[in-house]
Amino acid sequence: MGVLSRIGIALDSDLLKRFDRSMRHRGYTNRSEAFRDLIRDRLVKEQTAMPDATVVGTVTLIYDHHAHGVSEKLTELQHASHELIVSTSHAHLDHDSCLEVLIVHGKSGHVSQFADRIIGLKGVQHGQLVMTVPAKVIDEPEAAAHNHTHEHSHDHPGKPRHKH
Ligand code: NI
Repeated sequence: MGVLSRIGIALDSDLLKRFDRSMRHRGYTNRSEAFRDLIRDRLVKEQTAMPDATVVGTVTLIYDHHAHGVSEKLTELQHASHELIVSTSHAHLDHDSCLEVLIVHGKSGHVSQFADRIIGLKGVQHGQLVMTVPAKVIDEPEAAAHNHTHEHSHDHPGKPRHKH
């Protein structure tokens, strides 16, 4: 975290009134904290939108386990992408309905693709992916960037190009 900077911003008074109302409704007691959360939310969205960014998240699914083949297909898809899944939790809501929550971790692009496929399965009634990152990734983008692993090739200076 950096030092505290104080800023003044110009805002339409009607917009500010609406913001204050929404803020109180959400239980905020001061504007600064509400603004900070809004800014973080925007930065987290930008970060998690980058396909190569490492993210954590949850995939929430509602399905009827009687729907033909849905349980088997869900298991199959999860095994095929097991490297993205940290854990799963299942609740039998009633006679028919199941709630499943998967904790996922990996590159944003892979996680989104996996979530799209699983939510799009025939028999899944509703699903939602939430992606996020720890605050330090937003606070120190430089450090986070160095966590990226990427393949690269290079020439050895002064030597002819060669294969290893
Ligand atoms: Ni169930």
